[in-house]
Amino acid sequence: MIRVNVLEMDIKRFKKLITHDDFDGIVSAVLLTTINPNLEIEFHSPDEIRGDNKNIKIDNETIITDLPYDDRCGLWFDHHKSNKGKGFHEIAPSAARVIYNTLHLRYPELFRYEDLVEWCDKIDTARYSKNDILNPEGYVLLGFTLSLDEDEEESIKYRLHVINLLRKLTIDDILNDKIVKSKVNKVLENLKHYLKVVREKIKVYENLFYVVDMRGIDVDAGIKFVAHTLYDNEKIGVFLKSDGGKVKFSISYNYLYRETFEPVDLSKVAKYYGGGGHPRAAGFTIDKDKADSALEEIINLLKKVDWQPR
Ligand SMILES: [Mn+2]
Repeated sequence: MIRVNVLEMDIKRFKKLITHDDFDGIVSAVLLTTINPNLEIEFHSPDEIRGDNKNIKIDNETIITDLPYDDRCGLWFDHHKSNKGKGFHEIAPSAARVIYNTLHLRYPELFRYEDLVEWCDKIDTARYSKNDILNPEGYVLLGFTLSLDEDEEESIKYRLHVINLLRKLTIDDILNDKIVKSKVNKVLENLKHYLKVVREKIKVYENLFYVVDMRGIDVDAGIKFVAHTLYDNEKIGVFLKSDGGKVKFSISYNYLYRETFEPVDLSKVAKYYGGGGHPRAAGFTIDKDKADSALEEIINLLKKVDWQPR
């Protein structure tokens, strides 16, 4: 890895920020736009950067955060084990943490986000308690509003709105914002609904893992946490969801499985299918007609995992 000299680095020279559309991507944007308010923000998923991305405009004046590396960019911050590139890459709980650690001495205006970055670490690594899921509040609740499935235009508008709020207001005031409030209500409605859906759609491989096949059903990422909460003896959850002509797989350790022993690195499993992520949470997108065989392979792999720590 080639290290850029932090003291010579000028965040203000950049024009564009490409960031992940999750909470970590948004907090990353809060930090960088506090230093450089003129950054134009663009949201992408890891798959969009990893795949054929020639139509995404990236150049030397572009910063990429919390996403795979693209060698056209001028600066890169990331914390995903499966991603490699030139820039600031650490195995940290969040990309926002990497940005904060790298830049807060050069740009002391970041100090006021210490708390926010702490919460971002917790949210990006899903260090939730059962109560965080079933009775979410504060930053955790705000984080869940970003998992709502919405059309692209609405989703971008909302994310830019949240970035603005996080730069100016306390979390209590943010949750009282009219737009945020309406999203919060939706999150809480979904939660009730998912408690039912999960029980209908889950296949449990006792004490090992479970599969929640949501192909053809309209749900958002919140369903994963509900499933983990209800099936806390199982260590890994596999989730399938339709995504246009494709199927999105997410595989994650149950956030209630707190052992440091990880017999299977899920980022490697995802990478095998063209995706990526973290050892404890990863994902990939695959053609519809290949999903069944991928699922079967993953089930067979997970059945063979040796859960005895050595
Ligand atoms: Mn992240």
